[in-house]
Amino acid sequence: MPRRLLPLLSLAAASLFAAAPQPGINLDETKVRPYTLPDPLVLNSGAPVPDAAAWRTQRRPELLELFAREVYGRTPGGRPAQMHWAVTSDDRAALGGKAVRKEVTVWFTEKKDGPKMHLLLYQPRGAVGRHAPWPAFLGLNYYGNSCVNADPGITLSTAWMRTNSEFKIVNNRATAGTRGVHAGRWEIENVIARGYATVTMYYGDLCEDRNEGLTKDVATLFATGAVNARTPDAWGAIGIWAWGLSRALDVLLNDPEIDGTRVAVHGHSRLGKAALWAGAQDERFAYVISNDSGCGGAALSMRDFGETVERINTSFPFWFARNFRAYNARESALPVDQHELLALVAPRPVHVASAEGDPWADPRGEFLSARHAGPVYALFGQKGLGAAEMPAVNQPLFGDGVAYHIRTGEHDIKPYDWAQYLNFADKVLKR
Ligand code: GTR
Repeated sequence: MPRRLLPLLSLAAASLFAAAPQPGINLDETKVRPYTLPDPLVLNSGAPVPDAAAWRTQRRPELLELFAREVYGRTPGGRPAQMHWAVTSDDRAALGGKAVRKEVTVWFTEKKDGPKMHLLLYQPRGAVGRHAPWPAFLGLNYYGNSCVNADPGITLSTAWMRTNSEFKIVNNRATAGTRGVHAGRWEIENVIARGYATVTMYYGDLCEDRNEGLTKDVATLFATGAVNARTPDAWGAIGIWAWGLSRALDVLLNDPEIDGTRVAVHGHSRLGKAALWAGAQDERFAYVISNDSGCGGAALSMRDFGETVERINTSFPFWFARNFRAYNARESALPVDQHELLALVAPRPVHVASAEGDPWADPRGEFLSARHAGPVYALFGQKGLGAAEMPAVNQPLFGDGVAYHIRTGEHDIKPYDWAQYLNFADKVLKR
């Protein structure tokens, strides 16, 4: 297949990270093998993409098709005709009077005992010289809505979750001790004080994070099959989580207190992969944020550093399409790489964040991906990241359409990350 290729040399910088060796996993920058990224601006036919119109009508659909077929699996449908929702609680003086807290249950079929998800929304109450309808951050959470804040008014999830003594998940269920365990990852008071709403739901409402998830909950709406019995291009958990983010946006677009045209979708790690896939497919998301999403997220797959395609497909056989397994130890055969996923967000802003102590997610590969999305932003008259070199730690790079930062510390969402997302949001979502 003739196509123009972008040669990239491996960077001979000394390894940034010291980590215990693992078979098949490279964590030494000096050992990264040379690789050649596919050019987002060349059609499958080999013809160049001359302008934004050709990108939109030809190349963007081609790339969406390739990511669906070869990586994440196909999204089998949009909003179900019978989907409906109801506000189940509404506290106008939550968080010490600073916020409005709403809970909304969304049923995907007419049946109340069928697949459903529970949204938690906080929006500012008065304050900050901004006003409703509020721009919003939307993201999935790991341990049920009550993990995002100690607010006792949040309904405790009754859904299955992986038992975890640190977070007081007992017998696969959240407990009172789970309240607020991830408050530091959500910074709700800070987000509200900055004039944004924040919206979340438990990812396990959509698809449990295990093989069985593919035959329960949302998966039953489309009957796409069990982990190893799916058609090779059927979706996996990441596709289902991304679908759920779009369904939450459907609801927000109908909430008069939220500005559905200014919703940022964000996620950390596996949920960052889901946020990117949601933002790539659904152009209604106004700003797309990847926090330490790594392999299958923002990091380049062809750059062999950190987690590999083989490793992720082995550890999590239900996350991606079965077709993705064909690229185990064959990343160079992929018809796409993750810079093209970021490019699918263009011309909407995309923000990629890494952590210095997170070599598994390949911070440099995440940076390079953000950088190489640039030519697509250029088609829309935007400069992209505007820097060829990776910025220093804690020196955020806010480009034109593309932002990147790497902070000190480990694989996590820290107040520093939120500070960058809010600052960039102030630029790109402000009215
Ligand atoms: C790891 C996985 C990563 C990332 C991470 C997470 O085990 O290898 O790709 O998704 O989990 O979600 O925290």
